[in-house]
Amino acid sequence: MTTEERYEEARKMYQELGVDTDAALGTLKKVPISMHCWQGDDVTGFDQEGPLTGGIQTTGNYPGKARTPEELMADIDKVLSLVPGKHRLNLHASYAIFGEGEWVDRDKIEPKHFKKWVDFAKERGMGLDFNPTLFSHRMVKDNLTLSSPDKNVRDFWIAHCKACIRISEYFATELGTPCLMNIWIPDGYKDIPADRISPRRRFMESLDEILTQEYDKKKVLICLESKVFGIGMESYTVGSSEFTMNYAMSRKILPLMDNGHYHPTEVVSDKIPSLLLFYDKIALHITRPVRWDSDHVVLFDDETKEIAKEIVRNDALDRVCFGLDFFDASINRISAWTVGMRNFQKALLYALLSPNKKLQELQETGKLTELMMLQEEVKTYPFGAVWDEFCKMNGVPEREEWYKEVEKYEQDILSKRA
Ligand code: RNT
Ligand code: ZN
Repeated sequence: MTTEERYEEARKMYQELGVDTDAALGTLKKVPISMHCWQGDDVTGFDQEGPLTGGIQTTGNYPGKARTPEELMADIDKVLSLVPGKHRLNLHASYAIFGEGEWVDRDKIEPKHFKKWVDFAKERGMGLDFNPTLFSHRMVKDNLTLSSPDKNVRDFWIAHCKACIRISEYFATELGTPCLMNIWIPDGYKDIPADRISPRRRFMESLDEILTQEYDKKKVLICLESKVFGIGMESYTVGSSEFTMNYAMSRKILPLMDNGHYHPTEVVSDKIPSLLLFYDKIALHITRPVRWDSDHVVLFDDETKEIAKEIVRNDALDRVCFGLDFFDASINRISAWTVGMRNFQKALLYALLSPNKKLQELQETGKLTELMMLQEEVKTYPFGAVWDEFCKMNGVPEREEWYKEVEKYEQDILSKRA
């Protein structure tokens, strides 16, 4: 059977369930996912030579990591050719591209240091998102940045974040689409702190100072990412969930939830509807924590599906900024990226193909037996046939076909990188 024939069968089956597969495909096509640039080079960046710090870690040393902006861009292009739809690119400040012999520190970066990325995005009709980089740098003192007791340290990072707002606005202006700028700090303590409030107060004041930077709120969406712990910061993090939610709400910025940043039995899927009641827009880092905030590649697993469902069934696709955040250095990086991107799209499609109205009705009318039955039956509907059609209509390889391209790319390009 051809893809069309299989899709036609699937279409009819879903139709009987009251689900319009054509509409689902049309909706999915319009959802951009912000692809994180940092899967391509293990979060190394181009502005310094030190190790990855901040309590995050990549493990593995699979050959072929991108070493230059050109290599990273080529790798991103390869991934985008294997992922259906049109997406965005998420950059960190550490991916500044300096001219020959040029270098400035992070407090002095300017739009021009990102011009090559803007050109790259323009040529591909993509939007850019941005992140100040408050790790992997000598001005991170005792694991502290914006909450440091040392004013010089705080001032350096305040200047960095303000510079990043200006760069984000430049992205938005050049590309004609708002730029999401996410602030995440690693700050915390390995052991029981004697004072939990002072670092948080300083973080609050530093953020307030950053927000005095003038910017167009239609162009730059600033968000704040929380965290529960980091490596070497197991006992306390300054930017906890409560801090972040309350700060974001009171200052009218966006909260960002990374699903690797909660206690092991907490789920982001359950938090999404609560946030949707109180915020116009929220942001996500979709990742996969395995026992800790390990940033494994996103799979088509239960929680990823549940996250997508909470957004789709609440009609909130345009109120959520989707970004991926994982870094696996133990496998082919192009494949890691592609699997993660395709999987989150699958999760969205899976949610779009769920008879959401009907299920909701069953709950509201107390028909909980039937609700369980139907939720389970829907799981074995021919989802794959609809996904294949989506790949086909977007001109990317269907099913595992894309992997051949990765193997070829590894042979021709990645294996030649020393
Ligand atoms: C760290 C946060 C943060 C980073 C990226 C590189 O735990 O998740 O989002 O992963 O900024
Ligand atoms: Zn994150």
